[in-house]
Amino acid sequence: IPAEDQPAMVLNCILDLVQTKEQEQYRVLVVEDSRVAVALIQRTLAQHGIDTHAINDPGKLLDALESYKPDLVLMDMYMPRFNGVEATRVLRQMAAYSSLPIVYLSGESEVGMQVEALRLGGDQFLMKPFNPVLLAAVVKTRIERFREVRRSTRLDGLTGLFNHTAAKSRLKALVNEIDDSAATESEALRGNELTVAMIDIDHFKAINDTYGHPVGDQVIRGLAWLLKGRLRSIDLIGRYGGEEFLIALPGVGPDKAIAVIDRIRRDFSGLPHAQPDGALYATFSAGIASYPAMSAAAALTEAADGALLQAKRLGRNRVEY
Ligand code: GH3
Ligand code: MG
Ligand code: MG
Ligand code: MG
Ligand code: MG
Repeated sequence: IPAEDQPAMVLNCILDLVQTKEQEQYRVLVVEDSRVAVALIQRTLAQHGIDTHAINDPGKLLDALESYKPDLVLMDMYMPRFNGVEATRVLRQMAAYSSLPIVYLSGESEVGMQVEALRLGGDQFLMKPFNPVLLAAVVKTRIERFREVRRSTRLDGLTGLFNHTAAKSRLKALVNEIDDSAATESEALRGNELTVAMIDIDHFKAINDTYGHPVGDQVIRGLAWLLKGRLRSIDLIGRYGGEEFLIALPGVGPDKAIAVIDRIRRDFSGLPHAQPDGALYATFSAGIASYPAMSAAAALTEAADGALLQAKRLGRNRVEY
């Protein structure tokens, strides 16, 4: 990355941080049968800027998890029609909730029972009556820790982009979003476009062989940096494989997408990458596919892959649709 571009890169990183910080609130689902306890918990957490939603009925648990999407569950142990420990045990068997932070808040004072509750899936045990400052601190630190772990499992270490698994699931989510909106709105299309690009650096093996692996890594990071700078925050950018990137542009049709990716292609080919004796230049090829022509995530990536192969066949450093 050229020295003069480094301040821009630092600025981008700062903007990323600011953006994610703004979006991050804390959402806690309170499962509790006592109205008095609910009021006390909600007031305490609200004072610490934590959003809450409370339920007292076991039948509402899964619905509440799905619609409210909490970052943590604060679970009472004993409720008239509801055993918090049993509910926790069930949640732990569901893939979607196997690692969701669950903290018990209960009057149960017998250590044997507390241990059993933890063994069946809770992360921590807090006693009633609770200390408000401790409760808020436990909630926030548990959520922060969980987010940190989730971030690191979704992101690629070299580039900070989504990794293969995360990129694929994000693409699926984008396609589902269009399907949902198309189902409710009658005048579909235009706003519901989605274009996918598969990008692969040309002759990358030769770069590695000539300049060494660390220089190859820098070329990958350089492309990641260019993509981050050029695409919008709503666009999906993933490191799909070693020197292969998956891009998804919501609301963008094929013509516009081809122009955008081709512009990045041209600029990448002019981007100098440092190597011990000076600079080296690299190129990439790209394949494009669009929704609704391809209406499933797998079909989109497959079609983009096919177009990428065509771009390679036709001589590389080009974009094919
Ligand atoms: P083509 O133009 O057809 O894409 O040729 P290519 O040489 O780019 O493609 P090929 O798939 O043969 O080589 C990709 C190479 O990328 C092989 C692999 O060793 C290397 N690679 C994969 N991941 C990394 C990485 O994280 N860092 C570096 N430096 N190299 C990597
Ligand atoms: Mg109770
Ligand atoms: Mg290859
Ligand atoms: Mg390649
Ligand atoms: Mg490749």
